[in-house]
Amino acid sequence: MPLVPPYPVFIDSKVIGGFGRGSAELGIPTANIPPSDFLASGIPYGQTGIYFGLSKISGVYGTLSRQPAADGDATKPPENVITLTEKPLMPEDACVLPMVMSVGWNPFYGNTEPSAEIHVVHKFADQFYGADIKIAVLAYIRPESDFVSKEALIAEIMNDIRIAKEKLQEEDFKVVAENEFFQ
Ligand code: RBF
Ligand code: MG
Repeated sequence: MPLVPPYPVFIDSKVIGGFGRGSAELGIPTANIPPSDFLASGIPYGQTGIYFGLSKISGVYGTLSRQPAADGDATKPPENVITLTEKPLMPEDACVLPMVMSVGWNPFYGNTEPSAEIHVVHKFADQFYGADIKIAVLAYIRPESDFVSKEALIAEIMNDIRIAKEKLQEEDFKVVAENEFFQ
């Protein structure tokens, strides 16, 4: 299967705080990015759903905390605040790696705000809030769906990962790792 325009779509972003469920609840950690960076990427109609591609996380990162709304309005929920430390990523974590990405409303959780999150297929030493993340989106896999159970959602994500790994064996997709975007 060749790369079909507009892919590869390159997104240069930063890791922000998510819903705190990925690692804790599903055992599938995701690096969240601002959904606006996805919308600005040129993917047609900002289509929600599941994609695969490549990503590289680099730079320095920090810790995430929940703090009262910056405008002092106590009726608003606490906000995610990232405090950057000077911790750089380990070289073995800061390379181009396979990824699956989920964009949309997480029907299984009924989110009221859209999210864009990337699961990098790699065992990382840490979580990387505030780090730089570069993404090459290579193809669409499927729309988001609702599931009867958490286990069914996890099984579907595992299948997405299997598809991504399989597709990334193909030369057309694999060579994108050499693109100057990742240098
Ligand atoms: N959430 C859904 O509600 N429906 C989905 O079909 C769905 N597919 C996903 C596929 C992948 C590859 C990933 C990484 C996440 C997916 N999620 C989906 C989002 C999942 O619910 C979310 O990552 C966690 O709730 C943490 O925010
Ligand atoms: Mg996340």
